[in-house]
Amino acid sequence: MSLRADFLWGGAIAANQAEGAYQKDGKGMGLVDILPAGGELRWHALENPKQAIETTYDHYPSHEAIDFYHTYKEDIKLFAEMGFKVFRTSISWPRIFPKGDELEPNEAGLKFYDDLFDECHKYGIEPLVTLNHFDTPLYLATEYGGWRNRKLIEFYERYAKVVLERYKDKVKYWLTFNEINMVLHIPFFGAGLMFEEGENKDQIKFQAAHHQLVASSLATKAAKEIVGEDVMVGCMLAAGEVYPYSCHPDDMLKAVQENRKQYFFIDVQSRGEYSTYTKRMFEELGVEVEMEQGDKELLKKYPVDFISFSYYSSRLTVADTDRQVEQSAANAFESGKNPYLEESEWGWQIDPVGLRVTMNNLYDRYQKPLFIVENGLGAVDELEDDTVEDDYRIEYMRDHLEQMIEAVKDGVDLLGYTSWGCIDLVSAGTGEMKKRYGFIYVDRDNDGNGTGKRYKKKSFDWYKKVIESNGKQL
Ligand code: P53
Repeated sequence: MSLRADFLWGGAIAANQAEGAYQKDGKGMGLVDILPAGGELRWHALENPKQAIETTYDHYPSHEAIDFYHTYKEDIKLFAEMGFKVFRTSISWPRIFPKGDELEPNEAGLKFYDDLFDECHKYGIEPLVTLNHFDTPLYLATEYGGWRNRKLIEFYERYAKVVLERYKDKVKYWLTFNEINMVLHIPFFGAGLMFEEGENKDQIKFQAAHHQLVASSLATKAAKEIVGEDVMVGCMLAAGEVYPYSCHPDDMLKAVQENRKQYFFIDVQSRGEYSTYTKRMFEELGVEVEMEQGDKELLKKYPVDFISFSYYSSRLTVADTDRQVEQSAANAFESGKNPYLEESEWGWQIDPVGLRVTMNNLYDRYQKPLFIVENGLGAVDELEDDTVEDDYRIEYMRDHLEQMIEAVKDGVDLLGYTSWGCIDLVSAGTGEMKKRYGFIYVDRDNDGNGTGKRYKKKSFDWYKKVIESNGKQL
């Protein structure tokens, strides 16, 4: 068994990390537009968004980003040169509904994505579009409390219907929410949540999650009705199997429980219902999810067609004992340090076999096609003689693609693979430009200086051959 003949090879970006033009043509502020650059500063802001909103920072990396809003034609041309079959990007919600609660969309924003998708089709590239990738309109967070407020469902549904109607002949693959489990880890990014002193955060996070899950089903329903039955709607999980620290039974049990905190979302989106374990999980967290009549039926009736996910690393958990386990430096997901794994320059553990494990478990659980929509290595690149010798990136990707193919041989049905940040862009977690993922180097630094010029890295030609040979030539 090998990859499908129509395997969708490509790359992925997100509007908020690439487009820039943050106020152009009527765009409103998104969550990300108030965030500064730089590891600690950024992380502090993500954890204290109220304070961040009131602070004036020297530099906001999303405001210009890599200026994809203006460069998309030359960038897509480069993607086509690599042979991309698919290009994953997101629609910026605040470009379409600047504040989020308007009744009428912003035509200039809609027009931009018309042009962008047309440009993809010019080269036979299929767009794969995320409706909400960390950029809920800021106004919905400050005025409505973000996704804790059930009203967000209505605003999101209106937005989804508008873009589905507009692009129904141009886009076949849709993702409802990027990394839907992010609400538990970076609640501001995931759901525009800001907390008051003394609130039960778990309560608010899971309530917000319920609203997103309902919204996701409503978008799926709308997609079926507007685009047609053969539209492909997917969920999107920040995946990565949680390993037990040891073979101690308590560690194993803890790993099962931690994994369920990810699966919880996909259980609802794919199977159409809250799994039986959620009852006890919520009780222990003091969570009572408020549902309205019709929610359960809707979730059941409109599950997703495929399961997409990002994979950067496996994770590690240890049961409550006196054992001291060193923690990994990666900040979004708490994880112990796995002594068998190496780390990236940003402390993300590198585990290609973990991708095979994750794929097998996801497929066993849901029996629906999978799509890897993010994977890659964030690294410091040195531009020399107009190129970057990024053998480390080639090695990282080769190792992961090998394991991906093993998983397909194991019997997993896989639709495609889009590497993260196929062109360098702003890091979500740190706001840095320096943390680069691309096959294409963008001359812009952490402070926003640089010409913005594009250069092909060594991995550019490598990936081109991978695609040409449908994964045979790694
Ligand atoms: P960066 C961690 C922190 C923030 C976003 O991350 C994350 C993760 C890891 O899962 O998720 C995705 O840019 C996300 C992308 C992001 C990518 O990981 O912090 O969907 O937007 O850029 C990589 O290195």
